[in-house]
Amino acid sequence: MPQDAAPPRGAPASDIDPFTPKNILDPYTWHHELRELGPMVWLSRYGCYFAPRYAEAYNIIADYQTFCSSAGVGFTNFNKETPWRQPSMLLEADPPEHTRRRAIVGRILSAPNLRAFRAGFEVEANALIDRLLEAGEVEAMHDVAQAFVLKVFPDAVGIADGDRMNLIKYGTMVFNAFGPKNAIFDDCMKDAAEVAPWIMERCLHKNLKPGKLGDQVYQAVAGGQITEEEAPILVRSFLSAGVDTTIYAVGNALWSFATNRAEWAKVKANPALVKQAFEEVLRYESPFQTFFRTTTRDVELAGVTIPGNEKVMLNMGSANRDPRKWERADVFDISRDVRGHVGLGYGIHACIGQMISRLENDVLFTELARRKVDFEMTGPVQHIVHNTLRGISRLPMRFKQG
Ligand code: OVM
Repeated sequence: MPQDAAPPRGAPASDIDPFTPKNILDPYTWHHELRELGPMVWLSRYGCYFAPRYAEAYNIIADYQTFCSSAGVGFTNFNKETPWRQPSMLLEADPPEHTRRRAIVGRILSAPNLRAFRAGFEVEANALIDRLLEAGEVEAMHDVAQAFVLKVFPDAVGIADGDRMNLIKYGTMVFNAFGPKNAIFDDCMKDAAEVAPWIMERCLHKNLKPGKLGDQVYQAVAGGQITEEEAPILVRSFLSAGVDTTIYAVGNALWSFATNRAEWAKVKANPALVKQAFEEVLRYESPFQTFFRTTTRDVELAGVTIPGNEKVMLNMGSANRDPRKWERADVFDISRDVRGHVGLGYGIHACIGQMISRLENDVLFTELARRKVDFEMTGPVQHIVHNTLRGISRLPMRFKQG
């Protein structure tokens, strides 16, 4: 650490590279180091600022006028470089355009509008649990998290069966593209020419099942609330943001419980705890870790002056384990007061799909708990090497009737 050199632009500098495979696989060590270094850190390898602590991350997210999203929420600054795909009309947009679209999509993804899906999700969860108990040993990412989410979520959007692995391939591109253009990015982009057009085809009205969530976006076009051009790109947001995130959340939940057996015992004894336990999973192993904002003007934050049109990096995993905010931050404790975690963001860009993601998790884990199912690791866990998401690639487990 070049502490003797003058800290660039008033912030302490670090040459830590958050995007090496080693640091991706063990994020919590460098999160800790950078939180201790200061409230705003200059990442010298990338030439951008990082706010590793909870308080600054919270303030940055709250101030969407100064820290905007329309220049992209990845490392790429859309003011300087062309994005790899047409920007999202929700995620990569600012008010006022964002506000109008968000209101429409928010209504479609609201809890009351999703209630009708619960019974169907329960049928799928129970069929899956039957299979798991019969199989005994499984690879839980493929056989539980993917199996469940790739069934219920695309069904809810109204996507036809078949080739659904393309949804995961696409999500992998979208989320890795928020990071620097490294080998991880290059590797997953190999599929782009094939998968990106497949996704756009699935977003067309004629390919969406009537009455489901995707079709409801087109109903809003008929109602004059959004334009014909916006509709497929808004449906694309469902497919970009809703698959990998929820799959990794389910995986992170299974792993957190399997390695903290007393916490699963509490849930099994009282399935009503599933909801708050899921919030603790989002804090403890936040699936969406790293993202960026772009300054719209010179701004002072925590004594550091950041010029306009600069990228500021945030990490929800780091904010969610900041000991300044959380007692025993590195402990998975479903009984804690987890309010204020930023695993789903916060403010005008807070996860718009959180109600359906919660519903998926709630149904799956409530059925597991209600049926007194136990699960344990049967081999070592393997995490994904990913620029943005914290998730698991291999989760060998045994399921049994508890
Ligand atoms: C989108 C989108 C894509 C990825 C993530 C996300 C977390 C949104 O296309 O709108 O939100």
